[in-house]
Amino acid sequence: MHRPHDSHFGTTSTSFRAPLAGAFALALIWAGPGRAWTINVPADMLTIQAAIDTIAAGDTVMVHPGNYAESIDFGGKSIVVTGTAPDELDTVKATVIDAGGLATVVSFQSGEDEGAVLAGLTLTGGRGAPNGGGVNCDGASPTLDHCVIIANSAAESGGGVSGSDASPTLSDCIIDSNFASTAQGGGFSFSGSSNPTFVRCLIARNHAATRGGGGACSDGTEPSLSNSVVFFNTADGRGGGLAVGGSGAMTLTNCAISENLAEAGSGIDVRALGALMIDQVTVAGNVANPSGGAILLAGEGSIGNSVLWGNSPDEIMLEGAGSADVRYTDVRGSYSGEGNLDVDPNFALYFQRGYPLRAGSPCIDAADPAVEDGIWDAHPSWPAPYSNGVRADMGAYGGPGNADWIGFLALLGR
Ligand SMILES: [Ca+2]
Repeated sequence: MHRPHDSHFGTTSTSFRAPLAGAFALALIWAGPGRAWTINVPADMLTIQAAIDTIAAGDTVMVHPGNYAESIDFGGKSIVVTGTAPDELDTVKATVIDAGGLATVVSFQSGEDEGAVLAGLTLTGGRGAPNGGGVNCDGASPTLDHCVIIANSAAESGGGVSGSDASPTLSDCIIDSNFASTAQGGGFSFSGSSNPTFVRCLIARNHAATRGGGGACSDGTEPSLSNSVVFFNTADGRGGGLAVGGSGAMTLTNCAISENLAEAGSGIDVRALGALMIDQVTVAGNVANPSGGAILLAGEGSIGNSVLWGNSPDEIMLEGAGSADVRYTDVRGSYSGEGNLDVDPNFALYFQRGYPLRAGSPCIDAADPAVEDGIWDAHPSWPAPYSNGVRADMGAYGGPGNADWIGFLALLGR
């Protein structure tokens, strides 16, 4: 069940570029004693790696739009490697590092911390051997911001991103159409002692040969996702969207999990001894075939202030010693617990936009009464026609984190 990669942008030039001799170019841009350096690629140096090799902590590599046929390694440096306009998606998609199917696109394997920053770049054509086609973090915890990680693959796990003993932070990133050839985590996969953080990320159209189309975490890892959308991912095994391994734990806040496909646990699969904590999450339109469970729990699940509706064939499936504590959540077919509903949430079916509630939805102002929305109809950012009180709404767009969607949802569907 391999979903072909989408080609959202051209990768027209694949020529390798040789680095300039550095001294002459650097003399032009050195700002003086104690000041940070910025190297412009390709104006000052022709390859990103040559620029990285030249600079030191605190310096910046500024990558201008173009197609760079290389793979890069931060080499343990706390530096910034950035496109020219990380906030502009069209510029990010026009600033491409293409590894040509030869290697991982960007490697962090020398203890990099959050001071190692990759921003505003598109990473494609990566091939992880065995893991991490787009990005591989081995004992490193860098920062990725406004990157597009698209059409990469791994021989084993983590087609888009992988990590071992790694706790990177990814914010405003798109992880799209990546592929784990023989194992798990089409979008991302982590192992060892890893606590990766995903904020405002879109994880879409990834595929895994075994489990966790969007992402899988193996034993001991504890990823957290907030204000993120996980949709259209597929797994040949369990966990179409996300998967949690034994002794692992995953925390989801203000996320939408939709239209993922797997043989069971189509949205999220939690193995025995694993734990899932979700709050303000919408799970809808996922399809498990042949068995069930948009959320399949062989471990523990804590589900609050959420909407589980319209998944096929059912919403929550328990297996073995699995358990679910469900509160203030709208569950199709009903589920016992304080404040739960079983009523059509009246979704607005914006394609690829994560099932927001339509005006008048019974899930508005129906979450835990002790919880307030970050923004509601008294806030200048709230669209005037939609009546919505301060009490939190159920689902991905309610609760204290609902304001953090502003500016991100516009990216979806592009
Ligand atoms: Ca409300």
